[in-house]
Amino acid sequence: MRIDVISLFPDFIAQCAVFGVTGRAVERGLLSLHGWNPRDHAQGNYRRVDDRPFGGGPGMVMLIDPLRSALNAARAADPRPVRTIYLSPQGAPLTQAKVHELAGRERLLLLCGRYEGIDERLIAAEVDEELSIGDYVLSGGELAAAVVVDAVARLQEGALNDAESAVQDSFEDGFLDCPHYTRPVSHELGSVPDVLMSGNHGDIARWRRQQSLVRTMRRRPDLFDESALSKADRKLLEQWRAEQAEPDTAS
Ligand code: 4GX
Repeated sequence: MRIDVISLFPDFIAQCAVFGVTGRAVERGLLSLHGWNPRDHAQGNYRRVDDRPFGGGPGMVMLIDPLRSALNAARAADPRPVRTIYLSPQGAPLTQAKVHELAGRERLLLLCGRYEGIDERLIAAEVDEELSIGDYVLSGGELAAAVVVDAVARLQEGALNDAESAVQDSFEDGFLDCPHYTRPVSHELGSVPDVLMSGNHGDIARWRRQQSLVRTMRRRPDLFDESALSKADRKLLEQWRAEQAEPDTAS
C-alpha cells in the first residue's frame, strides 16, 4: 500500500521508513511512504502556512490553501482512490479494528496539523475521517501519523517474520496479551510458572487464555464484557476465581 503524509516536518515521517517493522515493510516493497510539505505549496517570500485565528485568542491556525495544494499534489501522484485522514484529539478513537480496515486499503493520505489546528473549512471539504490516537495532547499530528503508519505497516502481508505473527497480539481477539517468560527458569526475581514447563500444550493454552481474561478484566474493565464470554472462557474465569478463594490449592 501507499501512504502519503502532509506535514511541516516531512523528515520526521521519512524516519518511520528507516527502522524496524515499518522499515522492513518498505524494503520489501509492501509499503511506500511519501511526505509532502505544505510550505512547498505556500505563496510569497515568507511562504506562510499559518495565520492568526478569527475571533482572537492565542496561537495560530493553518491556512487552507497551502494544505489544499499539498493534498491535491499527493492525490495526483497516484491514480488509485485515497482516503484522507486528519489526526486530532477530536477524532474517533483509533482501534485495532480500525487499523485492520485502514491496512486493507490501497492508499491513505494522512494530514498532520501544527499550531492550534487547521481551518475548519479545509477539514469539512477535504477530510474523509478524523482519528485520534488517544486522549492526550501532542504538539503536532506527526507522532499520531507515525502511530498509524506503524500499526498499518505491520499488518501488511509479509511484513512480520514468522516469529512475530500478529494473530496472538493484544486486541486481535479483544483481550490483552498473556505474560511471557524466557530463561532462566529460576531467577532471584522469581521463577517461571510451572505450567509453562509442563510440556502440556493444552494446559499451556488454557493458562495463557486465563491470564489474558483476568488481565483484561482487572486492567481494562472497559474492554471486558463477562456476559459475552464463550462457555470455555467463562469456565477458565470461574476456575481462576475458585483458586483465588482457596489459595492453598492454587497451582
Ligand atoms: N491523536 N494532536 C493535532 C493539531 C490540532 C490542534 C488543535 C486540532 C486542534 C492527536 C491525538 C493530537 C495534537 C494532533 C494537536 N488539531 N492527534 N494537533 N491525540 O494530540 O491524534
